[in-house]
Amino acid sequence: MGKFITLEGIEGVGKTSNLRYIKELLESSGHDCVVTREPGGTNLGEALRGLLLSHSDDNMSADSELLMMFAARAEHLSKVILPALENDQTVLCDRFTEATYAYQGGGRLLDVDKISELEEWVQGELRPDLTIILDAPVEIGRARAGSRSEPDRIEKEQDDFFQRVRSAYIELADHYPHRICLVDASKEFVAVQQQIQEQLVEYDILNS
Ligand code: Z5A
Repeated sequence: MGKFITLEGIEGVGKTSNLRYIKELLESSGHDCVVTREPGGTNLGEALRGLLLSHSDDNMSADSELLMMFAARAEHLSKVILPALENDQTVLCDRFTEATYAYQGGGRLLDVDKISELEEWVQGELRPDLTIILDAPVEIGRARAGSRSEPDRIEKEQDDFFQRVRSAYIELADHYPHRICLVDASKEFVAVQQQIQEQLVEYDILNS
């Protein structure tokens, strides 16, 4: 089985930028990488992403949002993630189930037991080998993301929502230190990349 690595954090912390760096790093040490994202990664998943992020249903219920995240994930696992892992490829995924705990659990205040039941149902035993949470204060993430296009349905939530999301991520890292680490993403690019490289070594993804 290949390695399954996910990247997490609030908006604007640098997931997309650092995913490119991780891919280059792993490929230069011989990994065959598949880069993907959630929600998305398949035709159905990308269609669900469009629905989840558009403003056409600003009153979507939190339960509907949760179920759509897992519907997209079920498709993603069966069509992309599991086949790649079984083919000994390294899967680099921009967000996965930890985002559901953080956004739907922390942000929307949904019952965490509902999320773990769905996690069990959709994933069985599968968990990422390593989840890197890029952590930075909400103001920094928002300022970095702010220079881009119009905010999507979730991005337009208020700061207290994103504070809860950030706290939920920090709690996840505290609970599962064997597979989740925090990186201080408030630092400049080079310092963030240095920490990421150290964690990839620490968690035995890269040789030292
Ligand atoms: N969501 C959910 O609710 N539940 C779930 O289960 C899942 C997802 C899976 C889509 O995610 C939404 O789905 C997301 C959570 C929800 N909504 N929100 N918020 P997404 O990952 O596609 O969207 P995003 O979080 O909004 O990603 P993003 O805004 O594209 O952020 P990013 O990828 O982390 O940042 P970036 O594009 O790499 O960097 C942003 C800018 O900052 C860019 O100009 C960089 O050059 C700059 N940057 C990055 N790092 C640095 C440093 N270190 N110094 C200076 N400047 C930097």
